[in-house]
Amino acid sequence: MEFKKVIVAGAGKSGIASTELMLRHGAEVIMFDQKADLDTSKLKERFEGKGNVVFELGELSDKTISEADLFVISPGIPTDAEFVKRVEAASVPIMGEIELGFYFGKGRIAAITGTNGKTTTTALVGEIFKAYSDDYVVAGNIGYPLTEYSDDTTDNTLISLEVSSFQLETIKTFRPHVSAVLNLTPDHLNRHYTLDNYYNAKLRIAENQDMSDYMVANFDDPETRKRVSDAIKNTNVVWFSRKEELPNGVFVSDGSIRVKNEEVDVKILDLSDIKILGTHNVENVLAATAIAYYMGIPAEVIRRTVSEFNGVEHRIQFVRELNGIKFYNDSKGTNPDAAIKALEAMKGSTVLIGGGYDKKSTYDEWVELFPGRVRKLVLIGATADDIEKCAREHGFTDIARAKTLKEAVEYSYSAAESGDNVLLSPACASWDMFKSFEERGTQFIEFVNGLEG
Ligand code: UMA
Repeated sequence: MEFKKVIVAGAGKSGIASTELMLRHGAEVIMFDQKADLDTSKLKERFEGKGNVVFELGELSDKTISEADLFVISPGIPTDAEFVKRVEAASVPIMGEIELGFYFGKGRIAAITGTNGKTTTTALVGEIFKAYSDDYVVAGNIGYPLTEYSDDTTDNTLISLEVSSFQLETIKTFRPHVSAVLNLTPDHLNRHYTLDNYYNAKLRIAENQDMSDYMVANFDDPETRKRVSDAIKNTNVVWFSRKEELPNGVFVSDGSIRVKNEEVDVKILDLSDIKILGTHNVENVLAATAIAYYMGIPAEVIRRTVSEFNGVEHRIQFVRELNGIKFYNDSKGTNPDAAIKALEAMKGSTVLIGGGYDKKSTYDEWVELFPGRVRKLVLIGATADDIEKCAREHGFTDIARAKTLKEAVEYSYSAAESGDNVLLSPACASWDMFKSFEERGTQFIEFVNGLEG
């Protein structure tokens, strides 16, 4: 394909990295963003001297579309947006950012998807690659667009890539050597409309794999087990299980993680060597072990790295202890399932800060856990009313409201008793009050560290 004039839609991380990639390959870029009042001064500075970038804000004109030979779409833009439909109608090829990164890149990809655990697993696989080779990349939904690295990859580069359903929706030739589906639970219904659409987008991770590749999948998660068993016939499925000893797969046996297939039966590490909290993290370690093993990393490197791994920021991250109260930042708990895992990982009573951007999730399963565990629920953000209503319907009434995260932190500290936890685990995305879950988590840490005994 020849790319002379390229529209890059979305001026966030993906759009910036895609623009720079296209400039390096000699294209002229029209950077389009629907935010009409977007401040482009910093972007202009950044692209200065790198090539020709023109900005188009608010509306994308038919003239621009007619002149383009490629349209690169950022993951946050719905594929059924009005302007995307006009691009399709004009037969301009559409590539998602991940597809573009794959098209220009080399190397061997381990691509990780699932509703929860993606970031922890991607980070752990990245650490294992790093312990094995200097030629490695950690990228994708974890926060670093693949297109930023594509030009620097070699045939030997090991790539640990977190991929979201948004990114998988727009792949064409993207083919990882090992794909992974960690679990499938409801999320992002405002974007995908139905669970079928959401799950099917995730399973597209394997659509270009063949029998020389592998898909690692969670045997214990009923939805994953059913959908992968039914749909994945084109590649080797490697199941992992925390609960059952499998004839073939990666599983827990006698308190150890074991890899077993026709050729090997090897113990990788004891569960007691895992430092990250919660049973869901045992699943993440099982997945990472399977992924790394089938990417060709020796068992000893996997064992050593897993036993040194302390987890990722914003995911059940211990912040500080003050007067016997432990503060945890789980800003990355952006859906009810993730928030359930965080609450289950707490020992003792918890003052829970929840609420945020509305993704049309249902909260019943989450609030059902509250009695006996949650001392007080402190709600912030757009979903506060919905969550309060749901909690009351389930008989939980110890609820307070806060206008800001700072107020929520101060109130939670006053409501907590020695031995309690204060946990920020919103079950919702951050976009109603913050730029990102990172910003929400960073502010939480700041406010917690500002508390005085
Ligand atoms: N924009 C539009 N129209 C839209 C939506 C967005 O013009 O309908 C514009 C916005 O004005 C903004 C830009 O697009 O200027 C933002 O693009 P984006 O939303 O695609 O965000 P990026 O900064 O490119 O970040 C994306 C991922 N964001 C989303 O999928 C929403 C990041 O995942 C990812 O880390 C990054 O690419 C690098 O790959 C974040 C995320 O929340 C962490 N992901 C969701 C999740 O994990 O649940 C899927």
